[in-house]
Amino acid sequence: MATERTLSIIKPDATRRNLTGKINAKFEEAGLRIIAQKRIKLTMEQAGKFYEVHKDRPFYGELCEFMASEPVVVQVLEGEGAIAKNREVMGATNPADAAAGTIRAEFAESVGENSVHGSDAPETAAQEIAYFFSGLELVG
Ligand code: IDP
Repeated sequence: MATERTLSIIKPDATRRNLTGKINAKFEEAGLRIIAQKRIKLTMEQAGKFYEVHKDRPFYGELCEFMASEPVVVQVLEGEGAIAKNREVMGATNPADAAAGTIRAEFAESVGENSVHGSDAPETAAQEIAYFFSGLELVG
């Protein structure tokens, strides 16, 4: 399997509860390397653009407000099959459906406030990484 890069976001519900280190440990234990990371506070406009693909979904407004409510940690994870591996470590969108031991099973508060985001395909990973990071910030 090829080495890939994926965009991860530790969401406001998790930064608020000081869970960044525990979540990063899950990534590292799974063989994912954090090759870039920064803590930022998104504006509503930045959150809205990032989640534009969901703009017609009923939860779009709520999602953008949540993502802009408190700081997030944006990061790039690298590893063998990193996109799928990260999705596996994250667990299902709804924590009630997430497998035991996954980040969302252990930490997520609800389907909306679910602690982490992870890119879902190579094309979206490339777009999402470029949204937050310049090439110079990626140190593999
Ligand atoms: P994913 O984050 O597991 O890829 P998506 O379906 O792409 O899930 O949804 C993006 C984000 O939108 C979710 O992580 C969650 O924060 C939010 N979301 C998804 N479904 C709902 C919902 O039914 N109510 C509220 N928020 C939702």
